[in-house]
Amino acid sequence: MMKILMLGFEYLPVKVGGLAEAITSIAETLTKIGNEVWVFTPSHGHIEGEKIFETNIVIYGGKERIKVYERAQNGVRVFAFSSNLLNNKDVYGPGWEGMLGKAVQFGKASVGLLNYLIEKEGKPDILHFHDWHTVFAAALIKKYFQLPATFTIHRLNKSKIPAHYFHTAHLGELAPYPDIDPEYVGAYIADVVTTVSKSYLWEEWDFYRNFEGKATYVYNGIACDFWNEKLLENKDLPREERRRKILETLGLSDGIAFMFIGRFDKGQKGVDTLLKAVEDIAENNPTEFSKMRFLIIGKGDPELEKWAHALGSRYPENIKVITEMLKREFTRELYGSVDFVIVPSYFEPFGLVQMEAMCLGAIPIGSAVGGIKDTIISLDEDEEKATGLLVPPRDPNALAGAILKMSQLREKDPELLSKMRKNGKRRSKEDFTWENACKRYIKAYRNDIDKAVEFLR
Ligand code: NHF
Repeated sequence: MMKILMLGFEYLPVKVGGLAEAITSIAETLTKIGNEVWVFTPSHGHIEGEKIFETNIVIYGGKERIKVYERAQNGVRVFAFSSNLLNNKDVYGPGWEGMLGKAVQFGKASVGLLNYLIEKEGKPDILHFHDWHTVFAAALIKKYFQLPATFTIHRLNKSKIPAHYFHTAHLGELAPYPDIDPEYVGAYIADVVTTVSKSYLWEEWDFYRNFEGKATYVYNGIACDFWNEKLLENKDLPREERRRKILETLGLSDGIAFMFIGRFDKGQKGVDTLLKAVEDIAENNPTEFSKMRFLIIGKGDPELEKWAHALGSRYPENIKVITEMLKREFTRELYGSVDFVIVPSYFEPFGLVQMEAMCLGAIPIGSAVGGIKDTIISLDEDEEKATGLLVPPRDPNALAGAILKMSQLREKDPELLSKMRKNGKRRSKEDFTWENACKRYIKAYRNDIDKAVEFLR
């Protein structure tokens, strides 16, 4: 049994992206397998539970009052920090300075709360902090309490912070230059540094090489209890029938269904690669295209939204674009009905979409990067165990080729596809569980874990 102190800027129900899901699952699973977990997180306006602690922190020569509310959430003790700024609902704001102010306040107040908890209940065995926004808190906890620390990077941000924030945070010793990269600081003060897939670790070796000897990976898991076929509304209907029905609800006739779901951005998710690939198929393979249905779901960059909508209006019988947030339950119905899910990311530390797809029997076609590459077993590598198809990133031609290939297989070899669906379900349920992840985190906490070694590659 270990007593683990976890720091995260997001914790469910406060959620911006996959980070909240990951931290919450890690904390809850660690609890389930017999550990005690305390989570420190800014309230971001979500105040729940009992006020257990109050302190002033000195900041910019003035004083700021911080209150801490404790709640029990699925066995985890969650401590939410509140002040005028920490209560702001914009998780990564308000603005760049507001966000940094939150990070500094959260850091200083963490020391106060830990002083209080240590006095009452003793010291945690381990500090586990996630992503760079918790670096002030982690560095201060390391400075005052010397806990062994694991730093998990869910996605490198590569930003720089003016040194004065570190001085304000009482961490001047970590800021010898005018601009400081907080991810370096986190990795420097930690004993073990992890990221969420092996491929992502090596793709970002330029960063991790600076911490060789500490750096390793711990794969995420996937919550198959939610992403589960048994919970589908039409679970008793054959998959084909579910597909026909859901396409109809969306105003499309039946066809071979491909889905993209994700943020429309220009830097990561690759929706532009997909739109180009679809244009290419529509122009050059009209007969094949007429059998295909594309559901393109997500929002973000206005230019990309406009492009997707324009394509949708050009081919209204084949393409449905939805630029709004869908309920998780409806997304589950979609995964459980479509034939293929396309994940064209430029990079992906782990990636949830291909996992959710595999849980629900949709076959992923994904970029051969990061966690996508590590979780999908590609048809062209191992036909027996295949769970999907990998394609090079940023390559619309290759993606168009993969879409055509899969749609032809759908007609010619439906048995192979059913085997792939089965393989995918097994892979997501057995190989990527949160329990596996947490067993490996425990090893990281004890520094009893294999490391990435450049000269052994
Ligand atoms: O799944 C949770 C998530 C990852 O690939 C994802 C990402 C951010 O970019 O670990 O963190």
